[in-house]
Amino acid sequence: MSEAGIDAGLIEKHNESRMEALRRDYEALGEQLDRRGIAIDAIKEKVAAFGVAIPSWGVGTGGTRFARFPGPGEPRDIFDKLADCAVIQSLTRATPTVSLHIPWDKADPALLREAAQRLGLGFDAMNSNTFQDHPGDRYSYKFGSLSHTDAATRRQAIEHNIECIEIGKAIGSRALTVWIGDGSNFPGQSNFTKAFERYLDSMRAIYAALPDDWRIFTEHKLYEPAFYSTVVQDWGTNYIIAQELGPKAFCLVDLGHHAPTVNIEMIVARLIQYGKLGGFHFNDSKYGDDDLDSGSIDPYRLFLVFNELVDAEKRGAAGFNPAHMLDQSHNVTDPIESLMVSATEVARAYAQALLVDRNALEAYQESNDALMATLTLKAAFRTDVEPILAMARVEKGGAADPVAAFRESGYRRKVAEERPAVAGGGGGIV
Ligand SMILES: [Mn+2]
Repeated sequence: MSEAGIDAGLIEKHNESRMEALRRDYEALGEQLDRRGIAIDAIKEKVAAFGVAIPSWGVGTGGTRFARFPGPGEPRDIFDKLADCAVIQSLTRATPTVSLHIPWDKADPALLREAAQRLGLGFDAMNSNTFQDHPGDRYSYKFGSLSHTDAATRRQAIEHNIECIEIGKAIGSRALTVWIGDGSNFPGQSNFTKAFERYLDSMRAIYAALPDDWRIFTEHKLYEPAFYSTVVQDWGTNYIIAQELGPKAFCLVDLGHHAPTVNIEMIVARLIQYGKLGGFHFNDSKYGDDDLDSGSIDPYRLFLVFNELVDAEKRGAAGFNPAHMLDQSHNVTDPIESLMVSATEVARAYAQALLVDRNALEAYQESNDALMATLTLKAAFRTDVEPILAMARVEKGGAADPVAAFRESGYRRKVAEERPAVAGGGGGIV
């Protein structure tokens, strides 16, 4: 095992026995797609260029509001987390960047940069945290942060976000994601209008500290930890924020932060249309903000989101450049395995969406042929694109079957010996 992830020799050996079958599957799929007027290599190139960021907090077990059950070899600090992220990248070749969370990942920026360089990783958006109290903080966020009634508490939250920007500048990040838990638990507890005004004022102060080549992403979430009202509760409020702040402000869509029946792909389309889609936190949910693995509950919804993204990509929608990030909480699986599977599921949805016959779809839409329009989407979704994903991975030096290769490597057993079991560690629900 090399320091920068999994030994290349191990991956090569793993792939050797699988290559013949993979070549045949890729060829068969290529023939099928050729009949549909699609060049398989062009799809593979797009998939190979696609990446999704790993959240640093995702490589540890997250836990729920009720409990956390740590697994063996949990990362002890950000440097262990980066080592785990490098394993995910070496096996999948689809996760070149890591999204840091401050203060959980706070460390000397020079050391962070050096570690990332050594491991072949980059840094995606920085994430601030004013949804819990931190040691050394003078003021508590019990009753809110950026929208708090007390100006000094708001100032502390603003300064924390500016510190996140400063750390990000030092390590080569270009974006800040802001999610707050501010809200209320009782009708009457909070004045909706005043709270949102205070939030906007605080965000304007953070926005003013943003470098010219940075973007700021605001993330909405309908409820939790506030259970009656939440200050940034839905995409409408989120859009208002992005409009109020200015051209560097964009909306971040976390798939789990919507009510169960909400049409998320339509929200995505609206934000694209008005140039305010900043990016995603990919995960899946059944009931609420479950933070389940991407594509584990409703892979068709993930495909429909990517259908909108590919549509925007193909028509060259103005300002379209969404950041792709995972945001999951792993409670019963090995976090490295879950993140590898999720990165693959996100790439799978992208590959399937690339197969949609868009000319046919448009013609069916124009002629109001609802049945054929929906079957056009289904034809792409039903296509097993696994050979494309695997071939893209293997050609970039990754594993044909990342989970099998990870288990063969014995990585978890080895780090369990090096990393004594810890009870705490940053993790959880973002
Ligand atoms: Mn999120």
